[in-house]
Amino acid sequence: MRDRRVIPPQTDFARLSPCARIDCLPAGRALIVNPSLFAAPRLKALVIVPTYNEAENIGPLIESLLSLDIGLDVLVVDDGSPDGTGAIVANLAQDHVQVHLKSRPQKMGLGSACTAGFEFALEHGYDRVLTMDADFSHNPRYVPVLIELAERHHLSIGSRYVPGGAVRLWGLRRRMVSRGANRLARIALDVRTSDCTAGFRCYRAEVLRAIDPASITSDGYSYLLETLWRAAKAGFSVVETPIVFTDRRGASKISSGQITKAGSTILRLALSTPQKAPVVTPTIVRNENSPV
Ligand SMILES: Nc1nc2c(ncn2[C@@H]2O[C@H](COP(=O)(O)OP(=O)(O)O)[C@@H](O)[C@H]2O)c(=O)[nH]1
Ligand SMILES: [Mg+2]
Repeated sequence: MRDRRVIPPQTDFARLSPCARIDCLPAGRALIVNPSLFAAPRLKALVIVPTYNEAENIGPLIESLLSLDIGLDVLVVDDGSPDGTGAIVANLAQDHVQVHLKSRPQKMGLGSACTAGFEFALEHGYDRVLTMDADFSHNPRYVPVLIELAERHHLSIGSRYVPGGAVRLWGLRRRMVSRGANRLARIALDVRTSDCTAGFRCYRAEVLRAIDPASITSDGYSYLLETLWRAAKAGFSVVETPIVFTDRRGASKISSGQITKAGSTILRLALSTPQKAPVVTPTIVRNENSPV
């Protein structure tokens, strides 16, 4: 069991990092927190949500993220959604200082939206940077788990394909394609991650600085594969925690052609030379004990 200690009720909460606060017991009692988090200065965490036509989802998603009450900021990168997603976020940003909107004029893809979000995160000094879909496939309740895991690993991933993880409401064909692509990626790219195309992640800022996302030109699932591949090959530690993934609310905003492109991306990466390892020793750890 993880090392924990009891913190007295008079604790100065401002000193607790967001991750430490999720371990707190209710109201004024003795509190149990992870001591290393308690000692750390408060970390800044940003959740990046790329959106295209997510008007029905984005308001409830932002409310759910803020109601976690763990000190998160949220950045929505919206590509001029015709359904008014951007306007909804702009209104929420007026009421909540934690909410930010980056509006781009037209649909430019999931990958470049993530890159724009990463640039914002690094410019504004965030320590932990999460990405998630707007569509509730990625349940906000896993966000604190991903942040906490990023205390001990450089990149944490909400995974459908580790024990305890699951996919709900996908047809057989989509399950098989996704499973197959991930098996292929794992073998061809020589990474030990089971869910290489998962978009529900928490990166430590140093990972983003090292992998240079702006130089990634691929989009969609290929972008997710390439960011993971660059991080793993650079020697950063990657951890997966099981999530139950539920098929999205509303239609997918990623074209089906992206699945085929992911295949050619795997081939390209398998044949290319990764960046030199920076400072860290590779440790790839699977976390099978996190709550689902
Ligand atoms: N900004 C931006 N977001 C996008 C684009 N394409 C998809 N998204 C968003 O990226 C996330 C993942 O797309 P989604 O449709 O859920 O893909 P799926 O989960 O693979 O079906 C969602 O929040 C989408 O709204 C895009 O071109 N630009
Ligand atoms: Mg989705």
